[in-house]
Amino acid sequence: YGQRSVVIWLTGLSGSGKSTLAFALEKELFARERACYVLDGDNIRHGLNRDLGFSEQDRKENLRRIGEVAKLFIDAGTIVIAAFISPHAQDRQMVRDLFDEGDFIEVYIDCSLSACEERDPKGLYKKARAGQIPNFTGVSAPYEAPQQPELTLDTEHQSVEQCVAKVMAKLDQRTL
Ligand code: GGZ
Repeated sequence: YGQRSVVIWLTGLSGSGKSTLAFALEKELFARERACYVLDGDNIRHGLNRDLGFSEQDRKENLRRIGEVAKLFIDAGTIVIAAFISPHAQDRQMVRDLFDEGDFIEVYIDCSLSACEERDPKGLYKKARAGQIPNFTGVSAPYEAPQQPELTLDTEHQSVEQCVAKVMAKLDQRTL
């Protein structure tokens, strides 16, 4: 994938498969001997951004800081795979603007709300429906699907392997 680094930005609902895909991608990139790093809620929201919640303002600040961290990784030559709901188009644009054209690949993890809710791996949708989690994306807070993502992955109907292959094909298209 050349010497140039890249941000692979996964956006989608909770339970849509962002983390699963992020780690499958990491595995594939490691196999190809490319240094990469996954940024996700587990390593960001529990540390750097532990002071932030899920209001619109906090989500914006969450993503702004993540963008800056991603920039540092890119400077260091590491591919970044970022897996955040990032529900607002404007906030995603703000992050995109931090990078050179072509160095930011927005990937829409497309999975219907009903499928995410059926999976509900952490029982969060159930809690949100019961009113126990305010501002829950898809239930009581909006999700704005990307209008022109570089890539859309239908995780409801395609396997993880198929989705990984699509991202790798996209990276292969990049000029050095
Ligand atoms: C959405 C929430 C909320 C609310 C806690 N809304 O499926 P998860 O659990 O593991 O991933 C979700 C994660 C979302 O954090 P992000 O940093 O990706 O969000 S954003 O980009 O909008 O800033 C979910 C959990 O945190 N979670 N409360 N109210 N998701």
